[in-house]
Amino acid sequence: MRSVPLLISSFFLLLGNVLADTHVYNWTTSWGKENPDGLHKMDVVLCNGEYPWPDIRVKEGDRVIINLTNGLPDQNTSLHFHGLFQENTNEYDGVPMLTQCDIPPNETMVYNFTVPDQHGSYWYHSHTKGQYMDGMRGAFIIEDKDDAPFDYDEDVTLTITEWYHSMISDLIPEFLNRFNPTGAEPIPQTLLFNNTLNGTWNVKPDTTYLLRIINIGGFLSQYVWIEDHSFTVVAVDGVYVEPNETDYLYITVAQRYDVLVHTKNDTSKNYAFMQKMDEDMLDTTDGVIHMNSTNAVVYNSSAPLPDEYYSDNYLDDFLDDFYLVPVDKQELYDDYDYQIKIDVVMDNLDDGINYAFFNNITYVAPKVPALGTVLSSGNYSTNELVYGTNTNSFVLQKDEVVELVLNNNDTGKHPFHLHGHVFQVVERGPDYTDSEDPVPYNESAPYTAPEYPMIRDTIYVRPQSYFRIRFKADNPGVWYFHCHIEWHLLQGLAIVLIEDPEQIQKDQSVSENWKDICNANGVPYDGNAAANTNNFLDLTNQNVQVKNLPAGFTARGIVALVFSCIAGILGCAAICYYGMAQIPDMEKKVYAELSPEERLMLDKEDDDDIDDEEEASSDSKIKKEGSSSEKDGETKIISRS
Ligand code: CU1
Ligand code: CU1
Ligand code: CU1
Ligand code: CU1
Repeated sequence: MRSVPLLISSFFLLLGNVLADTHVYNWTTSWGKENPDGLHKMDVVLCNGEYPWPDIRVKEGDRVIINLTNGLPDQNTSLHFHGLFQENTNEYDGVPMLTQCDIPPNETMVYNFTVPDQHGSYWYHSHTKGQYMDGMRGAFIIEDKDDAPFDYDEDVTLTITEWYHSMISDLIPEFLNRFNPTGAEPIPQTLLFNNTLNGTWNVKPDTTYLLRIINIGGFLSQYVWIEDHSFTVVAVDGVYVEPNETDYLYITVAQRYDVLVHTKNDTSKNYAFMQKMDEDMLDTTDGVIHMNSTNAVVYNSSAPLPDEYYSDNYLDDFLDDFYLVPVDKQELYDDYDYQIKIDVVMDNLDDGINYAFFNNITYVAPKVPALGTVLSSGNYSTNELVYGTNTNSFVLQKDEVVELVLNNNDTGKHPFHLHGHVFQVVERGPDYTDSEDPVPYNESAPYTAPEYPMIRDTIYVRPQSYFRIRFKADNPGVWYFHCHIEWHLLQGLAIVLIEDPEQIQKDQSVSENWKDICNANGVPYDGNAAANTNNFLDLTNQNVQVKNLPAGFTARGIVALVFSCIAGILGCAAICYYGMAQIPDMEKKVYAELSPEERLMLDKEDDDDIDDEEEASSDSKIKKEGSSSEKDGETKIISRS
């Protein structure tokens, strides 16, 4: 007989399933001309012929089904749901060559998953080659099934991003190019505010708004602030935090800040809502049209729109997210079971292109999606080797606490994102821009970690500095960890975490449609990283990075140098040889070729010159005599000194 508690829990489970909704989206991508900032019309990625892409809004526990058809004739596509854990649905995490194959033109991939216990502000975007910066992205809001730990009247979503006046597919070949050896990122032109320049936000007086600010950009962090209003931060990256009031926010790409904004009682005036690019991330400001962008909080549509509300205080006064405390007060994992140390370096390879490296490896996609390797490799799935030596893959054990130490040897800031998890931020070093050398994490330096560390899914590291994050490996799957600056991801700044592969094999599989996508793309989904299904430890013909730039002279260089030297010596010898040739012989030779009349004339001239010769200087004598023979020349010249 079933126990009463079991019956009650079954009832609530059933009730939950009945109350959960299923949301079906049929989306087709295409190219179309749009002019988001009103300054430049260009091709962007449309959703069902429209722009911008729609926001998704679901409740915790709902099912989401997206039938994504790739209508782009010239590009593959994919869809990632940023921040969603995809528990037991790793196949829908949307990362080409890790959790799926790229969707080729005219193919439809079905993404089908539930959002069991997550709530807050997320977003979705293509994970194919910077494509989302061409517009393929939107907000993904999950309403809490319980009451939020704060009160508000209205819920508003605000996306912000930098905007380029060029298609990303045109910028990539210029960026990854030996004529851009420093890896200078393309410069964006403007900033968008809900997909428009100089946007407006119509508000009611004396109202508390829950404003979900999502940086859906691919490059620049932004400072945001509102004239005469403050923000109360209540959640970051879907994690509720204790309320924290600030005037200035600093939001990297992919981060989300849920803030409360209480409007004024007075409707006589409208206020500036400012966005500013983090100028430090730009190699040059040439090409930027709007570094600052002024939007409007509109209380009164007949009152004038606000002037720019410039400030410099954002540089010092923005909220440091490190000190936020999650509402659920999860204690710091007091130690780790497995530590991964990764060092960021940007450098050139033999093709002259600037790449990004973690521990001297720039990520190169495997020939088989890593999830396919997990599912086809049997007992070898726990052996890191099968995922390839150029994918930077790390196998994690079930439920171990992982500490990831990241040292940034680069002079730029980088926002790093982990798929499939949120993580505790144990430590983040200060800005070491002014230090001659990067300052790595020092395990023996005294340090007191926060008792309740901040938790999120995207965190920036400061220039030449470091951070440490911890999470529990309790979500079996193949998870990407990478810089969310799309330019840097294209340069290879990523590692792969293969979390509890044996459990993936037990609990997860891939759909027939998933396999069809690989087949349509001509990509194998069984085998190791080299697509070898016979011997999983044989990686012959796996994809690897370009050769290193030689440390000194190459063999070719040395041969070229030797031949240059020989040519130089021969050249000098030739000059010496001809320079010291016996001129009298030449004279005789010339004399022999003269006609009898010419000889007569010459003999006569010589007779006339005899007197002059007798008066000639010793120098000219030496010259003449010296010319008589090579040996004499040497002797005579020596005798001069
Ligand atoms: Cu993500
Ligand atoms: Cu993302
Ligand atoms: Cu980066
Ligand atoms: Cu990602």
